[in-house]
Amino acid sequence: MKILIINGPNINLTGTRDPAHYGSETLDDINAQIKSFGDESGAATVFFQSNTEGDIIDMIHAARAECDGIIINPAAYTHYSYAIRDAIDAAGLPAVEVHMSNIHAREQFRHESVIAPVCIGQVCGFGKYSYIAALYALIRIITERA
Ligand code: CA2
Repeated sequence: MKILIINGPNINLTGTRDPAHYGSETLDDINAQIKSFGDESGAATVFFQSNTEGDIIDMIHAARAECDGIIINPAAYTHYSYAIRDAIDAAGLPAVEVHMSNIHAREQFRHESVIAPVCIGQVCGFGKYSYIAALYALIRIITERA
């Protein structure tokens, strides 16, 4: 089983500022912990971060042929990117939307996700553990569907 983990714009800055929302570890630190959990659980993990909407869409298209599922933190694109939403919908892979912060406890504009309706679920508010929880659930769901 292979799971693609996508992070959107500015998440490469994680660990450099705003620890109250995003923790103090770097994205590389977090990805290493996600990879360990995947290895222990029998899932290979592939990581991609981009600050560019089109590159994220291209990666979702490529995943159709290469991956069994997607975990995506679309960052600010969560709230307005119909293009990423359409790409996930078209890919036809099980996808989980993830946020480190609790988007429902923040500014009003973060409360809406245009991506969540094409995902099987959303995990938010658990910092780096949002990714781990999403990976746990996605592995179980893919395994049960097989
Ligand atoms: O909570 C999340 O994971 C978010 O997806 C993070 C996005 C935000 O736009 C979403 O509403 C919620 C922002 C990512 C910015 O990451 C930074 C990390 C450290 C310092 C500055 C930005």
